[in-house]
Amino acid sequence: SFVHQKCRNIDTVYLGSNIHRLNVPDNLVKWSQEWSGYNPPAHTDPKVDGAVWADPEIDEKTFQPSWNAIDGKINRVSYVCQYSFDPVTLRPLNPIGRTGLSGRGLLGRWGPNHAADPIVSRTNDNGDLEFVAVQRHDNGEWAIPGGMVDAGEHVSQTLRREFAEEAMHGIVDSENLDELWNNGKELYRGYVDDPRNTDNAWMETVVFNFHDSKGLLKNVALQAGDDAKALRWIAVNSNEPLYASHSHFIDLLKESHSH
Ligand code: RP5
Ligand code: MG
Ligand code: MG
Repeated sequence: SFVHQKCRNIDTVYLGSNIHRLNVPDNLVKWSQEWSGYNPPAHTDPKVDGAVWADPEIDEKTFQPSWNAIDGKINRVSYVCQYSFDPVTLRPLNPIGRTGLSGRGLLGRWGPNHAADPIVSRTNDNGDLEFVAVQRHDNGEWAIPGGMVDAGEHVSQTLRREFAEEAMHGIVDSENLDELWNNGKELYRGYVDDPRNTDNAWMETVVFNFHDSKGLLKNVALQAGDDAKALRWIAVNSNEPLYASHSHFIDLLKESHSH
């Protein structure tokens, strides 16, 4: 079964900190594997601490979230499973298992942090399937131009908004692309092996493919914006390394276009 890798990386510090994860061997990832002395470093980024877009500390009296449920405008449901809780700290537990770091790191929500990933694709003049990728500001890796679902936002809005922000330089998307956005196909819904994940906070996403079979994007200026510093089309067969588990999503894209 699937074990996360990128959120167990001990070769570099956790992004934006000088903290190293505790090494978690493959066979001890699952919480069901006994590890009595497991005591990873704790880290919540100062940017998250007290931020309006983030949850408060878990033991704050006023914080009464509905776990494993739609909690007002916040989706606290995991696409993976009903998550459980650390019996001592009462923090949600990463459904894949240990990451060697507790707390929230750079993530705002305890438990699932929901994102959406728009894969905008086309077949180029050489007949190659390619997709729009952006280079992330935070760690320089190439990625699908996805982002977090805002409180109360519908995933279909997030997909469109994030693509406009990161790949159209924030230009409010014109009606030109309505046909593209209205014909998306869901490829994936679930956990993301994101390097920011911790034992108590993790990324989940919905991945949609918007394939431009009519050349609608020929009339649109694609340009990196927001938290993207560069943009280019990447051929699915180039096997370029991508951020988090985005390579897996591109494999699903290939599969969906192969028949
Ligand atoms: C990944 O992080 C998701 O797949 C999505 O692409 C991205 C969302 O986070 P930000 O781009 O907003 O940092 O886990
Ligand atoms: Mg964004
Ligand atoms: Mg983003």
